[in-house]
Amino acid sequence: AKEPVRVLVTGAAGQIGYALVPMIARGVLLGSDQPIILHMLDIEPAIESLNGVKMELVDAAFPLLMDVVATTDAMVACKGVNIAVMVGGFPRKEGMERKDVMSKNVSIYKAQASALEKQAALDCKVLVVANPANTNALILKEFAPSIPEKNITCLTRLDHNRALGQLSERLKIHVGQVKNVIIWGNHSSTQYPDVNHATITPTNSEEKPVRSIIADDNWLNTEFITTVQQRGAAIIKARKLSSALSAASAACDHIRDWVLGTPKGTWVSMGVYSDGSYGIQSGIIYSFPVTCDKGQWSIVQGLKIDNFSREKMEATAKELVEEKTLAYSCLN
Ligand code: NAX
Repeated sequence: AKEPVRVLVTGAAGQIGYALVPMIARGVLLGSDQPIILHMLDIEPAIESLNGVKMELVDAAFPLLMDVVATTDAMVACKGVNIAVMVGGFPRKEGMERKDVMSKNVSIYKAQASALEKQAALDCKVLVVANPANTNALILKEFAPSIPEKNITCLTRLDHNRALGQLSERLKIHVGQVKNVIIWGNHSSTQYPDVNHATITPTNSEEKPVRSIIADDNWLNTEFITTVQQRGAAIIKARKLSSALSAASAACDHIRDWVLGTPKGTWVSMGVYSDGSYGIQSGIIYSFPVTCDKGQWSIVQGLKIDNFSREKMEATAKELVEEKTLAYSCLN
């Protein structure tokens, strides 16, 4: 039997946590033959609820779940973890200044970076879900210098999956027949969902560019983009709560593809530390199209970028540079 993998979920008592931990314990994250030890971190006011989640994990009698650690101590939570899914953070409340929210999250991510730095396995892979996801991941990278920078990522897979979902609805085909959309940039409303390289594989036919099938350029260039960008707000309006099951599922997709690899000919979107690809400045965590193999991601190179895309890719990069400046001003 395989050695168990230690998976940390921070903010585990929250709503994404509640959807995510059973997925992990069922093998959605790393496959149905991979035993898991789940580490759950939350803060003092949530401890009762966190213990309740632990009780339910026991009650679910998951065959793959070897042990559960539930704690409010980051040093305990991070001990020996191989994978860290960072969902805990300080939410923006009505009337709060952007700077105040940033400041709270900067201090949380600075502290948790140090805990991971000291306690996590050397090759620990980190996924930041909590917003502002890209900038929280950047802070984590800065304060956990011994974790390789390629191991620190943020979640834009939910946006990626939403884009696939919109195309599948529009074309009335199964979502599995659509691939290779791209989310560029920030996990915020400036993100750029790009369909220029996306393809569909109709039943009994070969792969075709989405742009050759959807004649309505206007829909692709306007409503499609804003629908994906605003989908989070639409979910809040409908559910009176933000996306949770789709976010949890996307987090599992992100880690699974990273560790086990992307299918041949398919790429996914991940927020990663920019190496200057596509002229995006280094020093920010930016969402790119990536393929994964043997536990390593690489940015898909050589895609043709038109002026429409270029402008949008730069606008979202600019927002990330501004967020970085704001985050750094909170450090002092
Ligand atoms: P909840 O408020 O339900 O849960 C957050 C949990 O984090 C709470 O239990 C809270 O006690 C805990 N927490 C707060 N500070 C902590 C700390 N210092 N250490 C450990 N735990 C801490 O929010 P939920 O709906 O679960 O969303 C979690 C985060 O995901 C939010 O920041 C949200 O904005 C972000 N999202 C990111 C998405 C993405 O695609 N990147 C999509 C979904 C989601 O909106």
